[in-house]
Amino acid sequence: MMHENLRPILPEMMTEQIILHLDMDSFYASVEIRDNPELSGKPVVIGADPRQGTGRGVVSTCSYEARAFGIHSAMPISQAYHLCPHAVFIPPHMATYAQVSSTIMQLLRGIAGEIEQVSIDEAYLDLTSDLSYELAAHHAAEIKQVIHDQVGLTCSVGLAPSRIYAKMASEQQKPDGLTIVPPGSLLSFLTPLPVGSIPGIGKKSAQVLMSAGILTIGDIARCDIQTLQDMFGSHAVRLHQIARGLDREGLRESGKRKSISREHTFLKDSTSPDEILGSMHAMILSLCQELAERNIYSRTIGVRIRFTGFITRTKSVTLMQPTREVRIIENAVDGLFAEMWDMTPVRLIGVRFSGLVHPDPVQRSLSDF
Ligand code: TTP
Ligand code: MG
Repeated sequence: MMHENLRPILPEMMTEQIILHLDMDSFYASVEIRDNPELSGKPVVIGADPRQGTGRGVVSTCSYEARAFGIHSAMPISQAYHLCPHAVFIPPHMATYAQVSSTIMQLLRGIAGEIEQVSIDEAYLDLTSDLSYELAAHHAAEIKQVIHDQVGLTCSVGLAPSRIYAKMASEQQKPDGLTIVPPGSLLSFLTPLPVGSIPGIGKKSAQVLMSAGILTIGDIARCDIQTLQDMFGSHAVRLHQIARGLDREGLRESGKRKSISREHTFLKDSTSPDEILGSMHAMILSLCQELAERNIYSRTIGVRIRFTGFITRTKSVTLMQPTREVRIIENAVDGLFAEMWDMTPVRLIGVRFSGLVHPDPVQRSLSDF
C-alpha cells in the first residue's frame, strides 16, 4: 500500500494562481493613429506643443517609430522636437482616451468578470479557473484578438503566477506581445533580467544596487537579506521574495469593492504641476467613466503622492454629496494637491474614490459593490 505521504498530489492541489496583465501599446499615440490612419508608420508624439523646439512641458507618450529616435514618455517636449523635428506632434485628447479605455475595460469585464484596472491602459485578470497555462494562453490570445477586432488597437499581455511577474512578463515583448511564464519557468525568466525590470525599482534604486555589483534579479536572489535590508529597509524581504520567484500576490481588488483607484508612476520624478495635475485629471476622467458604467457615485476623494525618496502622503476629502461630476472632483483634487505639494519632485500619484453609493436608496449600501 502506498504510504500516505507518497500519494500523488491531486491535480487541483497543484493548480497555482494564473494572473494575466494587459497593457495597451503606446496607448494615446495608438488611439490617434487608429483615428487617423495616415499617421500609421510615422513617428507620432503626444504631449505639449513643441513650439519649434522652444515649447515647455513633456511627452505623454509616442509611437514606437518615434521611440526609435530616442523619444520617450516624460521627456521634455523641446528635446523630443530636437531628436525628431519631422515627427507629428499631437496634443492629448484625454476624453477620447478615457472613452477608449472604458470600452476596453468593459470588454475585459465581459470576459473575466472581476478585473483590477490599475491605470488608463492596464489591468489584471485572474485566469486561475483555466487550470492550465495552455488554456490561459489560449484565452489571452483571444483577448488580444477581441481588443484588436472591436477596438482596433494592440496590447501586450503577460501570464504568470503572481501580479508582479505577470506585469514583468507583459513588458518583455512589446508591442503586441504575449509572454507566458508558468511557475516552472519563473526562475529562468527572472534570473537574467536587469534589476530595473522589477516594478517599483526606479532608476535610483537600480543605481544603488548596481553600485553594489547587483546587476540582475539573479544577483538579488543570491544576495543575503542583511545586505538588502541595509539598502531597502523594510522593503528588503519582499524584494528578496520577488527575486527568488516566491511572490504569489493576486488581484488586489476583487469581489465587493469599497473603492476604485488609479495610479501613475512618472518615468522621471516630476516637478511640473501641469504634468502632475494633468495626469490626475486623466485618472479622474477614467474613474468617473467607471462610476457612470456601474451607475454609482463617490463621496470621498483621496489623493496619494509619493515623493522622491519614497515618502508618501495621502489626503482625502468627503464631499457634501456623492458625485461623479468631473469638474467637482477635479476641484477637490486640485485643492488636496495644493495642500500636499511643497515643490518636492513627485514619483507617483494616485487618485482613489471611496464612499461609493448607488442612486437607488434601497440599494444604497456598500454591500452592493
Ligand atoms: P504606458 O502604458 O506606460 O505607456 P504606453 O501605453 O504609451 O506605451 P507602452 O507600449 O510602453 O505601454 O502609459 C499609458 C498612457 O499613460 C500613455 O499612452 C500616456 C500616459 N502617460 C503619460 O501621460 N505620462 C507618462 O509619463 C507615462 C509613462 C504615460
Ligand atoms: Mg501601455
